[in-house]
Amino acid sequence: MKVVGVSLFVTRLPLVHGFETSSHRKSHLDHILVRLTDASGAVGWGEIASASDPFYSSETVDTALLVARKYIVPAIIGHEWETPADLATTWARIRGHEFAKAGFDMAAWSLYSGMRNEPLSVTLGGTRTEVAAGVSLGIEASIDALLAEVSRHVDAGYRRVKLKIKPGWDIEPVRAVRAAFPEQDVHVDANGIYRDTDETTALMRGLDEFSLSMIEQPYGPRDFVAHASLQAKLATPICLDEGVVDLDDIGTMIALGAGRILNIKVSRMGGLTVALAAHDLARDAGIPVWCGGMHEFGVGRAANVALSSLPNFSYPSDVSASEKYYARDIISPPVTATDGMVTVPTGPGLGHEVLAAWITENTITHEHYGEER
Ligand code: OSB
Ligand code: MG
Repeated sequence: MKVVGVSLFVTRLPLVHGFETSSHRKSHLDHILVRLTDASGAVGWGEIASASDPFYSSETVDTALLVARKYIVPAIIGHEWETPADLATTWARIRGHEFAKAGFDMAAWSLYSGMRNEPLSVTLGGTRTEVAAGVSLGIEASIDALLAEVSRHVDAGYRRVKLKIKPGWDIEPVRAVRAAFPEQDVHVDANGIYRDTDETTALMRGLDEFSLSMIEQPYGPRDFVAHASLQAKLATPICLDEGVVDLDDIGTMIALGAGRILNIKVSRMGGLTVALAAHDLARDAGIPVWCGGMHEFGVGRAANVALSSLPNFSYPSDVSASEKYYARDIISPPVTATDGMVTVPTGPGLGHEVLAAWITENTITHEHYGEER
């Protein structure tokens, strides 16, 4: 195969419900949609789901666009490839910029699976026909507002609820949610805001009594040692998110005991090719994984669903229905969840139609390289 044309669309969609984490609040997202055109005329879509600001990772929409335009597009146009992993070798020498790479890697996988006429999940080696969906709930203005959000999503059947926490919004919301939903699978995500102090250790130990499934990324991305020392003092498993951007990080996590569960995000790890290797590495080390999200539009969301169909994705993923985020998604049909389960599509490629006209309508900037098709 050979990519002869690349289109990059910076597309904006408003969020149905504003989202606040320990670092910031957002009400709309700008993601970069990547469309690759093969010499045969077949196309593949990917999504660069970077945030606009460098508060989750060091990347932004602007850095991703720059790296895409200046380094990735010139490397792939005209390059002959057999498998997505082959194409990924063209950008392997670029250090970092995982979100930018992920959009291209995802587009290569959707193109490849579509040309093989098989669902992306099958091409990836997935075995599930449906995947369990969790929901990630942001920090709310009050505990009552949070309880209302939890209630709405528990009623919708979501299999797991994740609560964002930060200093001053941790024990109390968890206590309130646990009291109202004693049986619900609940976990918390700090997005790396806590510092390694005796006070934090006491706080985290205090969370043990609420039988949370895990505490996601309490400390900063590079703090493997602090995570290991905290994990040794906790009954609740620690899950790493921001801290793991490549396979070496998984090795460090395992060697130090810095966590017992891994959140695999396609974007954070630079694409499906790396995510697959991460899945296998974690499986061999006895570490369960689940698929995290970046509020993806439908293209990235469909890729997350396909990835979540692999066997070691054994905890509900952040693959909520499109409608939780967007009034109208960029794919048809949108991703839906019934009783907390998302059906893995059986059509070729992403298994959803990509709504090009709707993308164009919501696009802020569009650039094209190579042949016009
Ligand atoms: O830490 O998992 C995270 C969203 C943006 C940035 C970081 C995170 C998240 C989420 C939402 O938790 C997951 C989703 O529903 O896509
Ligand atoms: Mg997280």
